Amino acid sequence: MDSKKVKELKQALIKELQEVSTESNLEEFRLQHLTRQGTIAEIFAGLKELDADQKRIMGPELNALKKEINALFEAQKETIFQQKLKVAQDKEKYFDVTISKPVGHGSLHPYTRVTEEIQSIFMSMGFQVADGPELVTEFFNFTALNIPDDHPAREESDTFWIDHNRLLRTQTSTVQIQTMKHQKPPIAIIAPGRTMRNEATDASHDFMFMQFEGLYVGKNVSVANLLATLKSFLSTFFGKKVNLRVRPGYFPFVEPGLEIDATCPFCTKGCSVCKQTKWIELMGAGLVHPNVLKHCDLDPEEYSGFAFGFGLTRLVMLKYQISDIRLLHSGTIEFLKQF
Ligand code: FA5
Repeated sequence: MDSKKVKELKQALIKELQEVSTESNLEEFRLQHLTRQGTIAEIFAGLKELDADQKRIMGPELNALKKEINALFEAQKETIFQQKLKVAQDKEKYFDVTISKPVGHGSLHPYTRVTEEIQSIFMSMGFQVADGPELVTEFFNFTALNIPDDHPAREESDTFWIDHNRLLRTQTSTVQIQTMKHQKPPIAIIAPGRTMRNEATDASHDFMFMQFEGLYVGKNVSVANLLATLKSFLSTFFGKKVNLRVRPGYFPFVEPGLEIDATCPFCTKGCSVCKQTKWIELMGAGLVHPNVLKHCDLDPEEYSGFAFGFGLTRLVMLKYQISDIRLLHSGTIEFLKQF
């Protein structure tokens, strides 16, 4: 053994170590060179065959070799570990679009589908979509809508009161007021939204359901304008020509007040949906009451308007032939999977 041989060995080990790229290659290197039976231990064993002078020279050289190779080994180990870590992190970070694995996917709730459809039909007629809070004061839900102080709808048995003045809106007609208070005519809005009533539930009644309000305010607005708008909307919505039937109805915020029925979109001779009558009851409507206009600081001599409100929930049930209203809020996957 001499310095030249040690130098050659060192260079060979460094070269080999630099080529190591996996954990298993690294382990092979360790077993082959760094253990008690490894190359470095073997060369140390050769020391005892040297005389004292040579030992004094070669001892420190071998120690330096051992130290350097161990240090390089540790450095290479760390590099390989960091590379492995990065690959794992990248795998988590990036979504592999080439993997074709069947995954479950959601769908739009029937409420969302019908709401979007209705909105798009009305928007094509020049209406804007308006929104309003679900927690309102007595003024917006009752007083401004011309509902008398002693009206039964104000009772606790019909309404969820939060305190003496605030309640969960019982109808989307509140948005009429919120809109007219902030916007001057001409106004053409629709307002889909959640409404709450303190009611016992059954297959067709829930304590929370969706309504859909419509309001048009301008000059010389008539019942003919209302009916033409609704006929056009319903025919597009049901995909076939629909005729309307008008009956008198009472809602304190419209005058005249009307109940509007449409020819059954599912039959011509009578079916289970229309209960063999060929008509379906759809909504309340009418011309905006002068008192409501006054509450919103609009002059009834100058402006007039029509309003309508229907159960969006009912429309969804009709469209998808849903037999029990409670399914809509049940969150049942089997039910939702159908849409
Ligand atoms: C109203 O709420 C009026 N705001 C509608 C209106 C607007 C009239 C503008 C005139 C002008 P009504 O209380 O009838 O009206 O409710 C309207 C619709 O909501 C009903 O036809 C029904 O489809 C639906 N509805 C009422 N109560 C429930 C309930 N508990 N569960 C499900 N749907 C309901």
